[in-house]
Amino acid sequence: MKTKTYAGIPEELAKLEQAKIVLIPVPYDGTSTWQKGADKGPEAFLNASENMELYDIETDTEVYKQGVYLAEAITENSSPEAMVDAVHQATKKYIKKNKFVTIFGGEHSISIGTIRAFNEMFPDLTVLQLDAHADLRESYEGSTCNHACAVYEASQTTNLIQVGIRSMDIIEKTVMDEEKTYFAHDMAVDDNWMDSAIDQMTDNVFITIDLDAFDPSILPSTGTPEPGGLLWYETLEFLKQVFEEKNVVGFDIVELCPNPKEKSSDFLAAKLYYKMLSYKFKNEDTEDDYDNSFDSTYVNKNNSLKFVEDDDY
Ligand SMILES: [Mn+2]
Repeated sequence: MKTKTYAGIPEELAKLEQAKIVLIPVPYDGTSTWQKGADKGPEAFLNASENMELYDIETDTEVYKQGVYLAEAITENSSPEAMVDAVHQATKKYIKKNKFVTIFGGEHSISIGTIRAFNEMFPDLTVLQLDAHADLRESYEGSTCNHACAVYEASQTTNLIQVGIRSMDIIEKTVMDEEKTYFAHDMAVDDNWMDSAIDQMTDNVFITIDLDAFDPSILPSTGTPEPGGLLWYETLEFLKQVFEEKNVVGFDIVELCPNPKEKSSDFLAAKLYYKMLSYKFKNEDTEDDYDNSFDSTYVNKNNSLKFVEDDDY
């Protein structure tokens, strides 16, 4: 990857020790079924980020001054399971270093690893998923680590809230909690969906954004575009409210499938990432230490038996 620091920020703001924010790129595209190319997502996102202005008008902040450490990209791709495990371990490692951890994919299966890490480190976790697809299959094409299964585990082990859904298989209805699902066709005619979704969240929230949640008119460069998606300002309004009212513990953004002839999707992803950081840190002084409030004594008992523990870090 060509980029040395995130968004070309000065090196003293990009050192792990000082940085409050960690960004882990995961250029993985092992199981996608239709258009390939999500493995190129992190590089396109980083290139667009370098060409973005770093003052955020809305919050009147320059969040990059909190420090952003660009971690080594996770390139494990010997199997979907090995990739998920590598993502899980790296995410956990940086949470334990008391950082605000963010991950850029790659296809959505990487989130199995990110969610597993956050769920182990933070009690009563809500997973807020913005996505066109339900991604609730228990396994797909012989693997439980397929992108079609991205939030199956989350549906069993966390408080999962799904927003923007407009495509699914009928079998996923057996897993889906429709009370906590915000279908795009309902959102289009319901002014209350944001408040209702936020009311269902616990305090600790991890956000996973599949970029196909957005309408293809503003984000065409994704593996499986679906009409009828979220628009820019409504999404920001919702996210801003979540950041204000909840303790957002981290987030990932996935499924950018860049097209060299269409750069606006890359820029949307870059700007979305930066907006989310701006909302998270808008009241934090750059001099203050960050406390991601993970509880080192906390062991998620629901998960501890199911997943392989690795506390080498
Ligand atoms: Mn998805």
